[in-house]
Amino acid sequence: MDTTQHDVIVIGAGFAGIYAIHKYRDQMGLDVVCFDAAEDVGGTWYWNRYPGARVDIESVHYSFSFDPELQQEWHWTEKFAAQPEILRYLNHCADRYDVRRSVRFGTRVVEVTWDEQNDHWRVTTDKGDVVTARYFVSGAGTLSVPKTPDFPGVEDFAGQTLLTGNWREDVDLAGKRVGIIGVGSSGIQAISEISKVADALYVFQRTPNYATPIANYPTDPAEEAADKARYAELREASRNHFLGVPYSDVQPSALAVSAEERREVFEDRFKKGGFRFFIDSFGDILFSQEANDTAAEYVRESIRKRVQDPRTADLLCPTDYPYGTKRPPLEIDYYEAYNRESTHLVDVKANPIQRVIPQGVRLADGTEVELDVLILATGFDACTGPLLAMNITGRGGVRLADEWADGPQTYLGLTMAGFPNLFAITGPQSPSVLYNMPLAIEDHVDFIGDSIQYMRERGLTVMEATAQAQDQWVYETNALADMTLLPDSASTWYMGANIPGKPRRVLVYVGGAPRYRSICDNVQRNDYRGFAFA
Ligand code: N01
Repeated sequence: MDTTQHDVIVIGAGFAGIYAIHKYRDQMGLDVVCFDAAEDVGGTWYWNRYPGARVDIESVHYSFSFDPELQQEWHWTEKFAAQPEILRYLNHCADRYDVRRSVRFGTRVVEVTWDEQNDHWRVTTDKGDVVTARYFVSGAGTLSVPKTPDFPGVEDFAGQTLLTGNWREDVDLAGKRVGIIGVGSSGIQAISEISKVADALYVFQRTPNYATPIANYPTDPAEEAADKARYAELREASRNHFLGVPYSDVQPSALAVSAEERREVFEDRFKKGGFRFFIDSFGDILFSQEANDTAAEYVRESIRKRVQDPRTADLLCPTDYPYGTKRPPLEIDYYEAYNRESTHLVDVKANPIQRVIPQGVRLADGTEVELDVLILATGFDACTGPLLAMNITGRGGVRLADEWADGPQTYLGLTMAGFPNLFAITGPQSPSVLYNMPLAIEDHVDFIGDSIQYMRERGLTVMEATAQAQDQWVYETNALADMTLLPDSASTWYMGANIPGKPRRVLVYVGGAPRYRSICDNVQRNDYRGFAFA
């Protein structure tokens, strides 16, 4: 049992934890300890080893920018790396910065409490460790608590049950009868791969999704050399882009151009792949229903062209929520999977899953689908889930879970009034998933490092968001979301709407990374406006 005292406790050894350990320990000389429930580094990329798992932002951009030598040395084999390669990259980084010696793996934090007498955080783990530190930095991620829906009977299933968000081993699905529930990004990636090997694949779809081509290809050496020659410029452009990618072709409005011009733009962005269609076509897609309809119809047309059976194509076409209000999945041959005779689309909106039975799944109309393997690709308790799972208690015995009963309350999506010296890297109400994650993480790790440095230089020990600054931030975050199509559309996890009973509040700052960064810069330039120190 560990009872040591440290300067900083970091949670999670994914992108966030790796950079945080390196920065605070090696660059700032602080005593850092990190906890991770996993047996090794990787975070998201450790837990999500389902077939087809792949990044949705180009790897040259979705990678650390803080070490120019690393980005020159590392070679990505594909434009959008698959999970094993990203995990290799993170292992390489862990070796390079020797982070593992500061991490207690296989250890889950069960309680986090502010000790008002000593102005420090006390962290208890499932191994019985009780460690303390002045600063608590969560790098626990945004999509790390899988949602496990309570289908009655799930524990009685006689076959194998797998969860995409907690999939750690190679599983051979060849020749098996496989069922998968969920067609979000995880389900769609998995379906494309599993349909190639399974004897039969049953896709239980409640709400169809707008998936668009990722357009992945093996790294082109000339392109790689060109990117590496101007990496600094690319990173600068990324940091000045809404989503943290160096795209620059977005046009103001889908409604300001003729139907032919609009189609040309859509075709071009579709061909370029990735999030080009979503974020680099027209700037009003998330703001105007009419503009959105043009993009949505374009995606539906592409689905109808690719899926041979018209009834299946119809079922795969979303019609009752705007494009982009759920995070748009990127796909490789997803729709073609339904042209295989062995792939069966089951509409569980019309005919819901009644229960899981030992031999498979029973639907409301009594149909029984026999399965060897049942895969839950049912999503995550996003953004707030990872923090709430740690059972955090702040000043005056106030529990974070109670503070957030009606939705998250944060300042900058990074700190909370009543929870001094606690920082949430890519926390709720920060750009997080709407910003290129490694860059979002670096910005936050740097902000926290600067804050600690500011305090040390002035002999300060406690930093805390004021309630007023927090109220303003919550107001601004909600007001910005209200300008978009997000609040009254799909059951999107961006709004917490995928978890029964979770308050419907926007969980992401939708003002864009550049605006967010300039607000954070201003806070720092103005002596950490909105924070109180002691
Ligand atoms: O989860 P999701 P995900 N009965 O919440 C269905 C990131 N990511 O893991 O829409 C039946 O999107 C649910 O149906 P409905 C990315 O940010 C990135 O796929 O609620 N169905 C939906 O179809 C992504 O957005 C990549 O009707 C049920 C699905 O399960 C985020 O992670 C890859 C159900 C859940 O979709 C989450 O994606 C993977 C029920 N009771 C993930 N409950 C990259 O490409 C849920 N569903 C980098």
